[in-house]
Amino acid sequence: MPREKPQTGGEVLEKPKEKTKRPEMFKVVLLNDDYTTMEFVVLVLQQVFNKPEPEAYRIMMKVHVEGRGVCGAYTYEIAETKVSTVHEMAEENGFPLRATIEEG
Ligand code: TYC
Repeated sequence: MPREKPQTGGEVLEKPKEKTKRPEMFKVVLLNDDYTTMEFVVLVLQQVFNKPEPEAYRIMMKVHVEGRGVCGAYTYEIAETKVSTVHEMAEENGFPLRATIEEG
């Protein structure tokens, strides 16, 4: 049996594909309106987005002044649940507060 030629130049130059993908994140964005009270928005940010009171107040004021503000970034399913919870709480309390999901 002839000996096999030494294998040269066969280095794998491509980086192997990562097996575990990082989950895509989605931002939950809160929208301003003229009727929801500031106090209620702060409460929502504390209860739904687990923000400490000073940060909840800061985010609420940002939304009030700029029209929108990011509450956090989550996997799609969690972001969807947070948006639903915001809308349910708002409806129960007679406020038109809205939140949306944004990719990235
Ligand atoms: N603009 C509202 C007001 O003046 C307060 C407010 C803030 C409402 C943030 C919604 O997402 C909101 N009462």
